[in-house]
Amino acid sequence: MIDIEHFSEKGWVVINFIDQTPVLKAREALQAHLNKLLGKNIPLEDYHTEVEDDAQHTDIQTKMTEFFRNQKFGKAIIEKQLSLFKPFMGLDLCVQQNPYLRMARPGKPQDNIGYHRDTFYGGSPFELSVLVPYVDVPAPSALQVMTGSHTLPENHFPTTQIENPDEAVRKGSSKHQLGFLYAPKVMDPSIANEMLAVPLKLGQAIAFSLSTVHGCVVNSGTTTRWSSDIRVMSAFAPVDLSARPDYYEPLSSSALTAQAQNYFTATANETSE
Ligand SMILES: O=C(O)CCC(=O)C(=O)O
Ligand SMILES: [Fe+2]
Repeated sequence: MIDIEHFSEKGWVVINFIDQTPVLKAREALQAHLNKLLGKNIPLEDYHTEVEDDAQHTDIQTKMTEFFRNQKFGKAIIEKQLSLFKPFMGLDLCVQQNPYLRMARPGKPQDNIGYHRDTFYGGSPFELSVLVPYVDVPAPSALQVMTGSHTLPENHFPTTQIENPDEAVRKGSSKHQLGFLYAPKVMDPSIANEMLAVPLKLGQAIAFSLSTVHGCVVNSGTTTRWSSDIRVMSAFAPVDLSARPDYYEPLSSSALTAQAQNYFTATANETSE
């Protein structure tokens, strides 16, 4: 079960997946694909020992992301945990079509997007980020969250919007397409004191509201962090998706919704005959 009380109070919660099979399968497939790209067997955890160069790293991350998306691993993982998500957020759910695959090497701040709230960038607190790691992630390498930040108003966290100092992140660049922001809204660095690292094991995930302050400035551990953050939302959440019509795909329906859809499909076919 998802600890609803924990989530309500803190804005984030660790989930133990009921079916770890799709995570293990994704991990295996990512490992095999990485080996193919590198031409040798390098464990995901040790990726940073092989790829130091940033341009090569971005190229590999681009190819790994394309592979991850084509294989539809994100939806497969969430689909197997539906009995956890339904009591938490409803029977009618949709899931992100093309999640980001993050690869953060130790000691490389340029592999991270820093502390933020996704509401800074048009995300809604009706959306849930489910961050799934493909390696064990000890605290020094982990994503950090600010407990209780999910219900604080936007003006509680003043930001300064800057041009990303990383010249590889520009509008439309490869890194931009990997989820890096070309004009990030930077939070006051003093919030670092309030950030809590949440270690995760393979088969777990951390779920948080898009209004929860989260992020990572640098992986200060010794292993590369591999993860994807997969958005899940109620299909009936009051969220305007007109600027991102292909962002979500259907995941589950209640009994009544499914039959309503059958009715509307039949009616649409009738009028076009
Ligand atoms: O994995 C990360 O470093 C960032 C994830 C994130 O920002 C998100 O899930 O919204
Ligand atoms: Fe985020």
